[in-house]
Amino acid sequence: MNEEQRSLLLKSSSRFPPPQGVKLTYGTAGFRADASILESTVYRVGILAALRSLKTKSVIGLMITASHNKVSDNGVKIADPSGGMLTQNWEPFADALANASDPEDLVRLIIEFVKKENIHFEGACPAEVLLGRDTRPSGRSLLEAAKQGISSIVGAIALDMGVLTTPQLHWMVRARNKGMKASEVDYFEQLSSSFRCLMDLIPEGSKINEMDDKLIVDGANGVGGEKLAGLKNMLNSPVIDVRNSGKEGGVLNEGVGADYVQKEKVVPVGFGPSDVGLRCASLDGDADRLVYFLVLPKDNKIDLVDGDKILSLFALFVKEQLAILNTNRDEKINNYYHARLGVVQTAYANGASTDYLKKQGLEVLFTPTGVKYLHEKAAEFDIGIYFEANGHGTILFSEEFLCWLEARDNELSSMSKGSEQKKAASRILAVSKLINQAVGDALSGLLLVEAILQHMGWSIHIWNALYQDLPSRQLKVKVVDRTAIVTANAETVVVKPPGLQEAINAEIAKYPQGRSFVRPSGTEDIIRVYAEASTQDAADSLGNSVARLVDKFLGFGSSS
Ligand code: 16G
Ligand code: MG
Repeated sequence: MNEEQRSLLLKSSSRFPPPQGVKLTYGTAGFRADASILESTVYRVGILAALRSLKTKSVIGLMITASHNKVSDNGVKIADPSGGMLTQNWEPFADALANASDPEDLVRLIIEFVKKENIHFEGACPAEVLLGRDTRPSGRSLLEAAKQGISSIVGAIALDMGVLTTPQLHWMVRARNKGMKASEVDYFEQLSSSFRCLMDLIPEGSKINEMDDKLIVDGANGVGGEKLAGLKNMLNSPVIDVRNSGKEGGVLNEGVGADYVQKEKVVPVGFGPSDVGLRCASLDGDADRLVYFLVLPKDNKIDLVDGDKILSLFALFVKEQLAILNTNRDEKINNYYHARLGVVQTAYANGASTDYLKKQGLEVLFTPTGVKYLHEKAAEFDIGIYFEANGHGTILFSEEFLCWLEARDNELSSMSKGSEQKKAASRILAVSKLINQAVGDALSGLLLVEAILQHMGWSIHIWNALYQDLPSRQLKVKVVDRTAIVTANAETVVVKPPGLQEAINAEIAKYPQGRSFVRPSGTEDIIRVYAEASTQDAADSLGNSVARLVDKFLGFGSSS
């Protein structure tokens, strides 16, 4: 590192002293904390993003958001060149940078890391970082801090893309690195045109009735509602009524949003008895999660149509289209490609959904909680569909398959225009453009759900009835040290402390269709307990027993 670079870093970092007595970690979704203590962290992540850009010789993204958390929180995370999450290898460096005690310490860490990673400051290709933020009031000043971090690496360029959903920023990073147009207008253009393409290919006679054409969306008083309001103007249908768009004075994520709806299983603010039976959906604060729901007639309760059901709908549709595409196959000529289709879930997926998917003949795999794990696994397939029950998920297509599909689509256009096979090829291609392959995206996911429901001629009721969720219960337990729990097999088995899994097994054995697991949260200082069983009472009782076991092994009473 030359003297100019060193003094630039020392000077700028002295303006961003780290908060005292706080240890920050780059968790499942980047750094997250009360916004008032985050300036130094965001500044340092700016440096990290610029270094990552130098290392990969690609455009990197930096997003300022705390998703579904309260409005006074904020956070920061990095999008890698593919548009996916920051590579896990760099997370320890992110932690070290964020917690460096003073400018000298920070510069020392950077020198060491740059050497280890063989990063060249004076390379021909300057660093470039795209910046985005959600609607949180603290976002503006934190974005300034990020810019300062980026510009403390000589020659690095920061491009402020403005207020965006998290998936929009990831999409832009991916598009830029593929040499494609990557503005917000391009994003809307791609979503709306591929959606229209799917709508044009809807089979005759599967139109659903007018009442079912209306969709009501809870925007969580965040950025998603605002963006959806713009996007819907580019579509002829369905009729979308956006509520909690943030313009009506509601507070971000307060009694609204996908996380609230999914966890509490009650209607969000702004919904009520007049919406009973209508198709409703909810986005989270940065619009990377999507759930649907039906308002029930009593007590503000809802019937939740969660990420597992969205996954099932997508998987059914893709499987059906692949089957059509592969009819009359002749393996000797180039009209057949054995596309491997796989679905990826976590232990939170309702057992009924996994059963259903397997019965459809689908290959189902499990990973630990957190988008980065699911995404990585899904990328092993030609078509990998992943979803967390909380509504985060997407579909990934391999380059090889898409390349074949485009060629096949062209071939079919000239040979058998209007054939079912040609339509299936065009539909799958349209899905690959509509769905955000960088990361789960509530807006593109919503349009795909809408297109598939229209295609099938299904109301939300029919979709919801694909299978019936097993009753479940989620609980939190405060413990002395949550890292004392170590899990294996995609978090389904506790390996430490010894004896806990055996005790949990003994409880599970008491309940028909019982299943339960525990894991340390990646975002809160607690242990999460999940239980499911054949009745709600049984699920509650199993959950409570397992929570008591966790408390017995690790709770505050356990150490005395
Ligand atoms: C984060 C993750 C989400 C996961 C959740 C689990 C991303 C972008 N988000 O929100 O995938 O479900 O954490 O939280 O990876 P928990 O560890 O507190 O249960
Ligand atoms: Mg989110």
